[in-house]
Amino acid sequence: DRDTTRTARLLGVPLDLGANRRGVDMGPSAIRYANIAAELDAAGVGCVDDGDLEVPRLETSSPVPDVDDSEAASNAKYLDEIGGVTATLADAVATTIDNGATPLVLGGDHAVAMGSMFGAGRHTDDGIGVIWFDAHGDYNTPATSPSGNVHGMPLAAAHGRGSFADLDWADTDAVSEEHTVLVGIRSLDEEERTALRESEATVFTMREIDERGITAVVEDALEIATDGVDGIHVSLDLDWLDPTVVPGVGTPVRGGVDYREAHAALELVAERDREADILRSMGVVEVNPILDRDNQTAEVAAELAASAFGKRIL
Ligand code: B3U
Ligand code: MN
Ligand code: MN
Repeated sequence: DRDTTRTARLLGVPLDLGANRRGVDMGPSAIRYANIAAELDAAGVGCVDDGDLEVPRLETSSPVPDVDDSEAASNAKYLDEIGGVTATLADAVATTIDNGATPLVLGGDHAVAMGSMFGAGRHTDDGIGVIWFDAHGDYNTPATSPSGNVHGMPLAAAHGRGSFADLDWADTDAVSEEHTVLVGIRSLDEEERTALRESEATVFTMREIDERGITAVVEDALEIATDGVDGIHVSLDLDWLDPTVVPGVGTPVRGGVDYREAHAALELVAERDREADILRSMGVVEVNPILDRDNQTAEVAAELAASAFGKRIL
């Protein structure tokens, strides 16, 4: 019963260069196999599948940049390759939005969110807001990251932190820092924590969810993220949920939201979208079929995307 003019366009980005475990490159296939098209149909939106973006394979890539362009010398692994994917994805996402549809990007590791956000923020006056559902802050920079994995950095990149400010593919105007809200956070590295505290972003940790409940927290998140910008990007890292619900993620952290809290949250996104047309794009990332059991995590990913696009029980 949603506005029938909305079309979701699926775009798979089988990137695993940003993660520490192999297997997230199979995420897009697993989510499609979990019937995301039928789920979106049940949400009352049209669904077009644009297939997968071509992405460099780990076997034929080099974790360190060429010596001559290593000015941004860092321990951020595969940053050159990931930058290339980011630029291509940003173009695809921007074009999809220009054509009046809503991109639903299937990861892939969370580094793909850079391309989604840069694309979604293009051609906006004030940039976009972001709601980041994740166990992690993803606020490291190449200089602070203890792992060197770029999937722990995309939000810092969007805010132009550290050496990201110097990279030509990093669009630091796409996302408004003060309209960035992280929800469900429970694992931060030391320097990442300091950077987040000093940022203009709002962080709702699991503690706030425990104290106030998921609906109150997400209502606030929507209020902050949407107020005065041209819509939002919703980024759903499956490790946001408790590992008992989603075994197929590379960096599980105990104490996440449960199945029903997750649906309640994304249903609130849809509700706000029905009222005010806020959803510019969405990403579903970090599904790792190798670590999953019976494609459970991919199924949850498909269902949650449908909730965000307006699927209702009654
Ligand atoms: N903060 C750690 C761990 C991590 C972040 N995101 C994921 N894992 N998926 C890091 O490597 O930056
Ligand atoms: Mn993440
Ligand atoms: Mn995470």
